Formats: sequence, structure tokens, C-alpha cells
Amino acid sequence: MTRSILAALCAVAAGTAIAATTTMAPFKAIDANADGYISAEEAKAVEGLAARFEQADRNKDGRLDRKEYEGLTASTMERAPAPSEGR
Ligand SMILES: [Ca+2]
Ligand SMILES: [Ca+2]
Repeated sequence: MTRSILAALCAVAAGTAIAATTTMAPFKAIDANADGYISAEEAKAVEGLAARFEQADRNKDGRLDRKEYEGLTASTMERAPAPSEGR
């Protein structure tokens, strides 16, 4: 009994991880000129990122460093509903 529950939980966790990585592109892939920052121009290449650019740019320097980008992806994952709830 306990085993099947554990297996189900693992499957859910694995599915969530895959979904998170496929929805947000890795920092390096977006940073086209490899200067270590995502510019507003580079953000336009990623669907949904340009819309959240200002929100993600915490220090308002007009570009996203790796930490700011990772903060954005983390907050996106927090907002995702838990699939195990409501049963
Ligand atoms: Ca760049
Ligand atoms: Ca910034």
C-alpha cells in the first residue's frame, strides 16, 4: 500500500520537474550574446518572458541577471497548482 503511494508521489514529482524545465528555457539559451544578462531584446525571443520582464528585473537596471531570471522561474513554479490536492 505504502509503496504504491510513494511511487505515485515520485511520478508526480518527476512530471512537475519536466514541466518546469520545458516551460522556461535555460538562462544560457536566452542570453544570445553571452554577456551574462538577458536584455529586453533577448527576452522578446521567449514567449511570456517579455511580459514579465519588468517584474523580474528586481534592481531595475533594464536587464536580467541569472539570479533575477531564476527568481522568476521559481515564482512561476510556486504558482502552479498541486496535482495531488482535491482528492
Ligand atoms: Ca545578453
Ligand atoms: Ca536586473
